Amino acid sequence: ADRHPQTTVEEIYRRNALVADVPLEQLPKIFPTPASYEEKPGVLVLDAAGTIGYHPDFRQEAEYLSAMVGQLLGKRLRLTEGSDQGSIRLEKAADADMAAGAYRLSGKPDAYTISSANAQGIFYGIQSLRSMLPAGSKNTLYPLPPGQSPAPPPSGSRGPALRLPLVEVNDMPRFGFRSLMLDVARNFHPKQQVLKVLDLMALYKLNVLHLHMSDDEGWRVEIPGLPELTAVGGRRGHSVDELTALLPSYGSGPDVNNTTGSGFYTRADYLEILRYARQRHIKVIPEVEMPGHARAAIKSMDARYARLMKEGKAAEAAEYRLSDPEDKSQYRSVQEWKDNVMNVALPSTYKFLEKVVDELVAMHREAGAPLDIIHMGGDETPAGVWERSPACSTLIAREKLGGVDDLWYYFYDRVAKIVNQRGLQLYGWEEAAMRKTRRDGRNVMIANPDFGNRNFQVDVWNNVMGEGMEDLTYRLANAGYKVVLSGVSNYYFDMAYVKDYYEPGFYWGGYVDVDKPFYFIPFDLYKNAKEDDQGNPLPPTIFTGKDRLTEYGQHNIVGIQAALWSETVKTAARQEYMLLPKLLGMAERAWAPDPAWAREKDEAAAARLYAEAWSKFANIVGKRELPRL
Ligand code: TNX
Repeated sequence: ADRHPQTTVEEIYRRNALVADVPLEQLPKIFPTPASYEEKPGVLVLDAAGTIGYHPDFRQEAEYLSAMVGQLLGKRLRLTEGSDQGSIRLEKAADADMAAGAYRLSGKPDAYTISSANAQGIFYGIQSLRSMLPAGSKNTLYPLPPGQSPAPPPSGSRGPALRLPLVEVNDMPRFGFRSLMLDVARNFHPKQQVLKVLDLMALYKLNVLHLHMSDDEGWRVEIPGLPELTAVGGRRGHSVDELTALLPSYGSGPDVNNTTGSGFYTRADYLEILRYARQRHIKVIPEVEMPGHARAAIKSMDARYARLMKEGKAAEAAEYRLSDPEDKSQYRSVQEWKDNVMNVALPSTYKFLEKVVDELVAMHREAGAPLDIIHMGGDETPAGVWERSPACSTLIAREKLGGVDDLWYYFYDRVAKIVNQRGLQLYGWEEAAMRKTRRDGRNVMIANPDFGNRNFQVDVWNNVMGEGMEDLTYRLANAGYKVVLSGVSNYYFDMAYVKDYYEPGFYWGGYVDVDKPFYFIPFDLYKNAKEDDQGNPLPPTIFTGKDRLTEYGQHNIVGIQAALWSETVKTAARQEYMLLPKLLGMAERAWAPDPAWAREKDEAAAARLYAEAWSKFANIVGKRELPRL
């Protein structure tokens, strides 16, 4: 239905009313903005007779390029080993110190050379070439707007040909960690859709897919040896009415007509996702959500327990249990669940975690994409948990812990050991890195000083709720945590675009439109924070805060992550609607150098650059109509 006419990219340009001032020809033809860019007169004409010369280290990239260009020309380009010949040359840079992902791109009328010390760099050089291909070509994922046809082939060429503008580019990523978090737990999104998203990520030079594969509503990956996880946890355990009642206060809430939501990746599916991602230099980081947001896992392991008890196998039944019937604790999670937190005093809880981590490690190894980091959840564990659990009381006494609060640190200490023993880096939500303490007679949350030195990486999401949270990023980074910027206000893509009754999405963290991801400036934020008349920091579209970021802290900010939670995202069309074009602003901030306006606090320059950025978006996405829902 045509209810919300603003939901076309074209309308958004018009709304910003700036775009028309900047002629497209004057903008870099590469997105995200390269570190340096120069355009020269002339073109390279590439037709099916073209060849790709490659350094042997870059064979995989050469094949990828050949297939990609082949889609446009109707024939794969021939590969020749050695980078001193060919219409496109993939060259090994002599400069071995070149940063991961850095590359040079140099266009001449007879050959294009991509040069890098590493395969990632070559891959990104190829993506830059890709962004110069004409809008509407098949491989850009975006069809031409209706009524427009592709440019005719140049005269003299045989069959279809591509005209590549000649540019000189010297480029490298701003951040090493450029991530999209995809929630496939709340509502399942099938393998084919994940592969499509991986292609999109490659185009924008993102290099991490953080897969949120388990939550209260579902467990989405087959774990050999624990069939209940997917047989029970992969299906919706409750009706849509029940769900609607459970989420009374969040945004537009669940789509009551939804019939999807069930599903999981088989082992083979997961391996395919990993291989597909690896070819695109994207690291998949699986998340095992814990100890809260774990209802699907808990119910699955209860089912396993019941089955084995019936079969008379009591010892085996107790093996991987996550809940304890003796635990009479009362709590309600943010999403109103009363039974979604693992019991941290059960030895079987740790056995379960070890088993799951081991199986994930094995699958990643088999796919040729070995894990070196794993996400172990940690967000939103409700108050009241473990308070009336005899097992927890015994544990507190035995370990001489101060009380229930200390169970949190005990838990993540053990989780860290499980992960570190397997040679993996621990990664989690910010809460996993925080500690409650008393200050001036009040409870405040501080960066837990015990974990900061353990190479523990955290997603910092909360820059909107609670007193003193604005500068959490800085405090965690200053305390030694590796910090990924994932603030709700700018990077939670499940927030609705605008406040409109028909716009899908949550709004508990405000509205995330196309501006917010683009305008977020990673740091130096304190200096740039805007203030009201009284000198109070204004609510953040960028982080404000009280603690300054130290130089050491700045070094610990490793990247940016956009998060697409899926309570309200039930179809592929909706997923793409929430992702695009928000993802472009995020990709620009994650890859491109900080824009001058961020340093100079120059509003006019900001507006100009912003307009330019939008023109670039137009260049790449075309005037694609966003799906209407
Ligand atoms: C908060 S912030 C969550 C998710 C929800 C999301 C919805 C955080 C780490 N957890 O469980 O899906 O809000 O916007």
